[in-house]
Amino acid sequence: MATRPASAPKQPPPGQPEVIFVVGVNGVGKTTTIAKLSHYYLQQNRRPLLAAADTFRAAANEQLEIWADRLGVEIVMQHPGADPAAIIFDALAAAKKRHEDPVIVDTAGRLHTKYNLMAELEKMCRIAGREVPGAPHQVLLILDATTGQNGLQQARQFTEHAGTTGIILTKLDGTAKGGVVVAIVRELGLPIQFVGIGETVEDLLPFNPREFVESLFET
Ligand SMILES: Nc1nc2c(ncn2[C@@H]2O[C@H](COP(=O)(O)OP(=O)(O)OP(=O)(O)O)[C@@H](O)[C@H]2O)c(=O)[nH]1
Ligand SMILES: [Mg+2]
Repeated sequence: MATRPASAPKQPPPGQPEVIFVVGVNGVGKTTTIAKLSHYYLQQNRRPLLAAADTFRAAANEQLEIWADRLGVEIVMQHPGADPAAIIFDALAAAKKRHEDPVIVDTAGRLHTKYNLMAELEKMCRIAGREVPGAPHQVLLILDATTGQNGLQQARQFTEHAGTTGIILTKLDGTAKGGVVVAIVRELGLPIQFVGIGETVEDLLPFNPREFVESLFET
């Protein structure tokens, strides 16, 4: 199987929103990480808009809406079961009109082995690219630090179908060390952008390679 090499992040054209997709398997921390990223961008005086494109899991809209209210950011959603590509279309139209940037897209958890779900993700990428040139400009793969070698398969498949540009490693506050990212960086050249160390919006840290490697050898 040929694996597409990791894509580099792209820049939106001047005046257009940066579009960031957040992807990964079920329960890894995508939605929580979106809240953390929103907080991070707000601190940089940017105005994130959240696209609730997880229309699959019950209560996914409500979960993202609670974060959006708490953070005071806009959210675009539709009814459960709606086509996620339609939400992306709406969210990008709203962001362009209101000059919100970046647009952060919450996607449903999906197993990297389910062909139809990965095809759906490809369609979402295509629609985004039709609305804003170069979109999605970043595709962040969320990986749970407790994941073992399967994380490498996840990274390969999400890169193949959605052009992953970076990784956020979550749940590093637990006992797991996330050593699988070493193999991912080696094979796919994907940068690790942040690590998640808890459940609040402040629990997102820039990745520090030295500290990470040292922690791998701690007993
Ligand atoms: N301890 C800890 N818990 C986390 C971290 N990130 C997320 N969580 C928790 O992990 C659980 C799942 O988080 P979600 O953000 O709902 O995960 P998701 O990937 O959006 O899940 P689905 O949408 O169902 O696929 C929640 O209880 C979060 O609070 C982290 O860095 N550390
Ligand atoms: Mg979620």
